[in-house]
Amino acid sequence: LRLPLVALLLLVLSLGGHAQPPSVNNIIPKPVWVNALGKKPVPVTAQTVIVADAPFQEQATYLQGLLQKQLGLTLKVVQGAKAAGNAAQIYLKNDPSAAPKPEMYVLQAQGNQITVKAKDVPGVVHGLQTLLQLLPLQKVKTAEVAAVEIKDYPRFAYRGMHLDVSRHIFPVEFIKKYIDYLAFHKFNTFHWHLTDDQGWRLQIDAYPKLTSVGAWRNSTLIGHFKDQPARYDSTRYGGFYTKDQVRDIVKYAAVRGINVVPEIDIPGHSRAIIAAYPEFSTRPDTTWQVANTWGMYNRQNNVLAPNSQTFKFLETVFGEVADLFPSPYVHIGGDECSKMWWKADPKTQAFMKANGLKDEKELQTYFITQVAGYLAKKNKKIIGWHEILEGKLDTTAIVMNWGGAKEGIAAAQLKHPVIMSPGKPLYFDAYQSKDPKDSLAIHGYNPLDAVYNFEPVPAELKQQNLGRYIMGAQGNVWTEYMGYPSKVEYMVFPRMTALSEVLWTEEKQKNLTDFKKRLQQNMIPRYQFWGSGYFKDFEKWT
Ligand code: TNX
Repeated sequence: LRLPLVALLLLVLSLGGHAQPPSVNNIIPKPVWVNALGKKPVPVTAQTVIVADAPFQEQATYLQGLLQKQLGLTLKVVQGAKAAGNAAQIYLKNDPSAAPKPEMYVLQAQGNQITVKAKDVPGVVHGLQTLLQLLPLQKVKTAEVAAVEIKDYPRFAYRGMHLDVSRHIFPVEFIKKYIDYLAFHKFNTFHWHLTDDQGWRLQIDAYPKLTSVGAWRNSTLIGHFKDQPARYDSTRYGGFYTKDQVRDIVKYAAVRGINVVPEIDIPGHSRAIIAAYPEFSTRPDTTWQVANTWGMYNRQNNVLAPNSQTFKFLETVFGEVADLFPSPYVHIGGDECSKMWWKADPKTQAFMKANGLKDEKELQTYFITQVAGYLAKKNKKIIGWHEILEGKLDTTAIVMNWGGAKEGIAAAQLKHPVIMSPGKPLYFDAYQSKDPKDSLAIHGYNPLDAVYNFEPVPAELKQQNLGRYIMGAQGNVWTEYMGYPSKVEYMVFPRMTALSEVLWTEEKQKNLTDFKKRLQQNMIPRYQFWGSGYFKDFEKWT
């Protein structure tokens, strides 16, 4: 008789009366300080109100949407503590003295009140992500949050994820979903790789052919499996984002505490530009096309020529980009610029001579310096891939190293701010398994454990007391073999979850075994709840 009774009770509970509050020890990324108060849990019901101080109104609405999805409860949003009175509440409080650091939050749950204190939008957003993890992941009438106090702030100031939309473009809805993923993981930067040889993806008013011509190629990837070579057919493929779409995305990200850094990759990786405007190349006589396959295009011109038309183009394009994106930084690319076309071109050689540039590396630096100058007029700093250091640059340029750690170390020693994104282990286009049947990827094996164990500040810089030049790190998602959103999700999860803890949590607090436990208990159900693709077999391959 007892057993059916227990079963009945469990059924009633799971049908949504009530749910146990999740453990305060399962939060990802691991918070700096958690103090379980051992008191009665705090209930959250449809009667609970969300109260926000004026600067956090949009975050209150954001939280309302998140709770609606997670709990199936629609909470009312009111402005200011007075309006809420003594009602059970979740209070988003602007409180610089309680949370003095950038992006810091203090979360307190006690009695019938949950308070998230912060002094800036990212801080309050991080607090909300923690709150979501203290609430059950199911539809309920009454949810409970354990009585707790949490003080939390990030280890690194720059915590980024990148997405290449040139090799494959993704719908606006997915870009927003990706931003939601970043926000959940307490990243603060979305690096949007908008241009490359295989397609230009941003509306530019002054140069319409960038999108009418440069956004389209005549090849579509159809083979995605490791046990097959990549296969393409000759279907037209492409698209681009309008400025209105971009504004909408930038705003969406800002509400979630995420800065969007656009990348316009020059002076190499410029096939799409040259297909649209051959006059910016060293061989304007040729009918160049947007690249149909991947790889470096040494033999098929993808490098801009240094002439007055090109520099006018760059000033105009970066001007429009600077006006569109509020980000304090713009990424100017600078990677893998082949020098052979400059070497072979008499006009380029004459330009170099006239400007006192002794080799092509200096010419590359000249390009970067010009663009940095255009952007400085708009109050923006540049970020560039580490090759921008082939020549001498002023130290306001932020260096993103994609090779190994060594380029990052060299940049820090020159006193440049550095964003670490070494291919191993931060390229999430590499394989997560050794399974020969795995979905097609690049660059060999780069498992979850390697990402988790990554330390952004190399020992050499610690010894030299130069660790402060490391702004943070970033996971890169090159999409040559990611033709649709769920493939992106499959490649980033769970590795970006591991990276979030690398970037947020103090080094001495990291623990791989504990992380994997939290991953299983807290994140796997969440990937499923989000309806996301993810790599399931990480236990087997790490
Ligand atoms: C190198 S990393 C590139 C990208 C490719 C990537 C593939 C970098 C700055 N350039 O153009 O997509 O390898 O992993």
